[in-house]
Amino acid sequence: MGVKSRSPIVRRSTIRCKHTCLPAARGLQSAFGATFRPPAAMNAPRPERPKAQKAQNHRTGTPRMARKVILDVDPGIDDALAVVLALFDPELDVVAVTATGGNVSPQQATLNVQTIVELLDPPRLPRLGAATSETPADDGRLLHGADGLGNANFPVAVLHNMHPADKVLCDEVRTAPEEITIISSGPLTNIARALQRDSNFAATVGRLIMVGGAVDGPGNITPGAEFNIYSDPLSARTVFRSRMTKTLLPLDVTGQLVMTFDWLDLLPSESTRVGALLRRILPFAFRAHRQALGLEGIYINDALGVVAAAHPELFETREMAGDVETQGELTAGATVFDRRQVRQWRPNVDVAVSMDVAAVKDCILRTLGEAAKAG
Ligand SMILES: [Ca+2]
Repeated sequence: MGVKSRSPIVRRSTIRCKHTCLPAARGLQSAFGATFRPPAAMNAPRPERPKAQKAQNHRTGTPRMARKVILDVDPGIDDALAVVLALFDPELDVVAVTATGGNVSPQQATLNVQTIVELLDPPRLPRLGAATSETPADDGRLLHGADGLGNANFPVAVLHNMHPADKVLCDEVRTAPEEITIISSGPLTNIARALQRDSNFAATVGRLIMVGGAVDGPGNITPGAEFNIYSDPLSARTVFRSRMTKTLLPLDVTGQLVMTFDWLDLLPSESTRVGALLRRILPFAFRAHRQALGLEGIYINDALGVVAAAHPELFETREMAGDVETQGELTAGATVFDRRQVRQWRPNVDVAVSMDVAAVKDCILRTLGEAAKAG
């Protein structure tokens, strides 16, 4: 039986989507934005950030504050797409991008974060955080290439003064309590470390959006587990059990959107920085998905975490009680939800159960168009 018919707690559609430019947006109301507060920053030197980045309300034309976000990523081709979208979506103000091991080693992930941000050269540079965790048990090089970015082997000068990711997370959240949304699109190692580093972290994060896990469908790295959770199940359990306000974007939902070959014609041209990056790395992903999965297209799960932060109305969520299996011989890294008739676990996570696929695609392409305007 599907999730929808079992839980009494469903946030139903009651509002019109504010993005009237999205023909398919039907106004799904979401729990993502429930605790978002209007925003009000890097330890390492970076250009001065304007007091408030303003986004435009598409319906009223009224300027409003952009939402502060931190991306915690393990690039990864779809992580790279996520960073692109976040840096150029006017709804978001990216205060930091932190690296974690996962698809690639911590060292490579750190290099990739730096590479992506340098190649894109956004108007305001986010603070960067280095991955310090050990290499996970598995990796995603089959789908992402030996360097995580489609074997593009972009040249980059290694920075030696980057702070550890968990320190950057704690610093930024302390600077803007309850205002920052963290988008995690890799193993949850850094988030668990931040919880251990600062006892106030859980209470001061605005919301954590986790791309990972599965509710009703199969895993993608083992029959029962999704890659991000499987890579560091102990950290995932720590995060699930924390009091942090959080949302899970599981495979059940992210798997609904496949980037097909025709998207390539819609990407910004190679003469733009974003076009040059994406057109260099995406073809590898298309080849790898076809060879490894028999799929004529690619999953862009991580990018959806950014869309969920910027446009929560495009997702429907349900409050659930979830945990992570850490020891199962066949099920380590599986996400487990208490859906018994009489639930005994306390609800602790808002889980995405559906999204407006067409509107999400439209959002992604529109944001890529915005990125292309930056040259
Ligand atoms: Ca990822």
